[in-house]
Amino acid sequence: MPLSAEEHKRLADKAKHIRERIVEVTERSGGGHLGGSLSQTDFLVAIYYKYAKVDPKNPRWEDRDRIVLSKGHGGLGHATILGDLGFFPDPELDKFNKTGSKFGMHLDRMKVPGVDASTGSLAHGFAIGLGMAMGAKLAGKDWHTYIVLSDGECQEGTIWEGVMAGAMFKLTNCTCIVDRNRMSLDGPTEEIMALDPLDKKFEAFGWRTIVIDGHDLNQVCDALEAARAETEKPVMIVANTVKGKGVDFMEDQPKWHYGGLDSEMAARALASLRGK
Ligand SMILES: Cc1ncc(C[n+]2csc(CCOP(=O)(O)OP(=O)(O)O)c2C)c(N)n1
Repeated sequence: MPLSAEEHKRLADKAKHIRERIVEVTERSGGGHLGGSLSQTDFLVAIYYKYAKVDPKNPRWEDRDRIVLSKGHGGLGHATILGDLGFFPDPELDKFNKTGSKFGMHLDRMKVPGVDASTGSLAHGFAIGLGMAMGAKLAGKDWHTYIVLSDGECQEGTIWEGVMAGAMFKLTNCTCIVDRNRMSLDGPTEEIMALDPLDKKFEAFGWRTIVIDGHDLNQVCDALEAARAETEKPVMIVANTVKGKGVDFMEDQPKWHYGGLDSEMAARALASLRGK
């Protein structure tokens, strides 16, 4: 069902704000994983601001939903959301990746409130998240686990071990999303280690897949709700996205996987996000 106009605006405004903050924090920190932080923003905003059962005042609340950013280099975008939600004072983000601050480029669960798993070594977060889902089942708990993967990450063998385990143990209490921006660190995924047809691969391993436009909030929310309602198979949402989404000179450009912004470039990026 389409979102109401107000709900759509609430989430879209939030996603815009998060993207602007990603640019500001990058300018101050000297560098960041811009491309993948911008591509993951819309569905991460939908998860955090509409669905997830989390409490910024009690980050380790036992019955919270777990959210694992397996593509740990998206930590810049993840921290920006956690700061906005009040898991820590938002101005602390100005020290992102600075010596002595709680933020490294990949977020540490022992230092940053709201982070459920320390990730960065690609594919391991997926296994950690599946373990959390399995733990909930064994303990009879009804919290849900969300796991965000990148497509480059799906080139790791560990992912496919997890996919087999997810199907075998019928982990329907987790929702997985792959940020299918088709770009890896230094070029298109299909030129590095082809993944297509990615949805069919997950299906062949026993998962239900839902393919969406990962920037269309209606499709994102429909898919998240369908995944929660699924009782037979684990669900992988393949979210087609654009690396660097929203900043015209970064979109689809692998060189913006990681980069720094001087004040002039940051101003251009903000102008692009604001449609100027
Ligand atoms: C096990 C492992 N191998 C290599 C890397 C280095 N690395 C960091 S990001 C990345 C790929 C980036 O592309 P993708 O995963 O698709 O991320 P996105 O486009 O969503 O930013 C790689 C290979 C890593 N972090 N972990």
